Amino acid sequence: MKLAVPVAPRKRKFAPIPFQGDLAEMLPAVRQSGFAGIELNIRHPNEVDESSLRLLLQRNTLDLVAVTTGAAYFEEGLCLSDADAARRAQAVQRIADHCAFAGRFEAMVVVGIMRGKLDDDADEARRQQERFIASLRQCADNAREHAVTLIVEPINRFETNYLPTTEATMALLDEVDRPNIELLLDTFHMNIEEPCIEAAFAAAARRIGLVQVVDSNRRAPGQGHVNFRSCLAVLKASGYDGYLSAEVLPIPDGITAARQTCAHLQPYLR
Ligand SMILES: [Mn+2]
Repeated sequence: MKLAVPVAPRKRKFAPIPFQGDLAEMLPAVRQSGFAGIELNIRHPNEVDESSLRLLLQRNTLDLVAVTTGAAYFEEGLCLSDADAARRAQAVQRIADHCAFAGRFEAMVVVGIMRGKLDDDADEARRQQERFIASLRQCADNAREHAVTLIVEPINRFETNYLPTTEATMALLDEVDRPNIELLLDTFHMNIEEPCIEAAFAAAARRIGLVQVVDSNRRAPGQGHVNFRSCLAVLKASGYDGYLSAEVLPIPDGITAARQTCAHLQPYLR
């Protein structure tokens, strides 16, 4: 397992991104803090210059691990369960654009909050779920053309009422039935929703594409009460060998939170 960290090429409304700003300035600091990869938080791939990104990654020996898509929801309202067919098609197209870009870096594409939130009306909620499943199948088929894996993240109940748990998300993936969709498991959400974080990791192990390591208060590992020693031991024992990404709040600031993450987790990775 190796450590990664979210990076955004500009300031974002979504806060738990330790590095936000100019990539040429950020990426050397990412490497020096002890990370081997980045998660890129972009609204659309046209926000970054692809060839300079490639050069910066090479120069700083960093992998592009995953491209996140939440900014398209927060900043443009693009939603994969939208009742409006044209808007929904735009959301599917946005994921396709992310996949074309991610494929050129052998990176994964995250499907998180773009699933939307379920309506209070049960019939409408059922239709939203049907629309999301249809959209996700389209997204997975597009992704496959670029050899990209999509990773779907369970998100806690205070942010969305749709797919809060690992169990619900695994059931959704069974129903969608596409080979190139895995799980993104985030210990911040798991601490709120799972009876036992370690048991959830063990149950989901063979389907995990990425893990986000975030403490119970969304701060860096070691600043809350999640037991990373036992979580990482379970992941290791179940054969997970992917990245651990620090989607943590920049408290007291991004670089300090990033360094706290590495300092706390590196002893468990040896
Ligand atoms: Mn997350």
